[in-house]
Amino acid sequence: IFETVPGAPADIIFALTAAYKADTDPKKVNLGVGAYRTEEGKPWVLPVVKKADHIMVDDEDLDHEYLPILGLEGFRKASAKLILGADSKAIAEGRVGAAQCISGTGAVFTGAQFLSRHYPIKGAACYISNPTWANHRAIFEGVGIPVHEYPYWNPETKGLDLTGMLATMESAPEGSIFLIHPCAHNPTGVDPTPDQWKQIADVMERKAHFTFFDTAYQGFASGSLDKDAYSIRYFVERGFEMFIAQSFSKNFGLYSERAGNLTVVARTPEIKNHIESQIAKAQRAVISNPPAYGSRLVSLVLNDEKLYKEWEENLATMANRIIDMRKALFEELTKLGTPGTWNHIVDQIGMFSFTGLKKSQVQVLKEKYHVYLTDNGRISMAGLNTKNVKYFAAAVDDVVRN
Ligand code: PLP
Ligand code: TYF
Repeated sequence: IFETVPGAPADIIFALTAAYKADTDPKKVNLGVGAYRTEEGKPWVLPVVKKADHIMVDDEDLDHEYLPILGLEGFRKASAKLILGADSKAIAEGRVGAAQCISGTGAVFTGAQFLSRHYPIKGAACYISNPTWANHRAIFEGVGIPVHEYPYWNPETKGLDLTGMLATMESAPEGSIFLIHPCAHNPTGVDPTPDQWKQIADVMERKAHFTFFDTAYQGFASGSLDKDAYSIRYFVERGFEMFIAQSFSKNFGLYSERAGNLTVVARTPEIKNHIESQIAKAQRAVISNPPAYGSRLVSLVLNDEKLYKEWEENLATMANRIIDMRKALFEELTKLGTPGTWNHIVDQIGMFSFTGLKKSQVQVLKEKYHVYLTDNGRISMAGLNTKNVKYFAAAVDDVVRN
């Protein structure tokens, strides 16, 4: 029956991990996937996660019953509070809803699926940044929402193309959907400043566009959970309605546990209730109800003062190691006198740096040096450590000169 089904291309980043694993060279470096690594190049189970694990194992009251369709209440509430702030007026006004989803990906999907069915402007398109996480286009197109791009990266300044971004927001049909990274932009590591957020919010408001934030790195950009939520809280304060997809993959190191949340900021409590009920109806037909382990763990930590503090310390460990690697890479390239400017490596924030390396240079890095990164020149900073940063800098120096 299926003779005519063509093969689909592999996910570029997952394919990169497979190629790295198959490489037998001892010097190999994986700067592909956005997953935290320790100084030893190993995945890190956060100490607070281990502690929470033990608490859950010893908890005689935990069972394996189904969670409610919208997930664990303590998790949903704590997730919304984490991103909007404990003192959020919108939460106090009862107009913030939440749905536990299959991690950040599932939260983007759930929001996109809802918009495809209930967004009042028929045919409205979703604008995604150029470049962005590849799944954004796939998810929105998958639910039948047309996708367009807005400029984001300026290759000349190796920074934000604010002019291009604002111009597209200005010229897009009124009431378009904009998918926005609130912090630690993937893949560029470039975020707007508070003044630039104001300019962005001004146009979004004037054009009545809908804001869909996707946050997968809260705590990773600056090391501060509050600072990394700045743009979202600013938009909420200005009265925007919005969706916020939250992932706990990176900031809890819970990648495979698929803990995520869709926070909904609606105009009134009644609208919030209607949105939640439609999401519940849709979620039931896709996953019936979400998995419990990751959300229980996150909920335990977010709702316990001592564990929360310990989590913040663990987050700072990860954020600071990444910041240290930025400095180390910058210093090595400066020492080598590598042609070009490299200050963007230390200026960019979060898990990734957009190096500006060309596809042909990336190819040489892979073939000659066994260094794995995506063709667009993105590197996952967590893949660097004090043992391989010199090697990587020398490799970059070589490909830039030749
Ligand atoms: N959104 C962005 C921008 C990401 O970089 C990621 C990747 O981790 C995700 C969403 C989703 O992550 P996950 O589904 O693993 O939580
Ligand atoms: O960009 C990254 O590396 C992470 C991990 O289909 C990821 O966001 C990559 C690809 C993908 C899902 C997650």
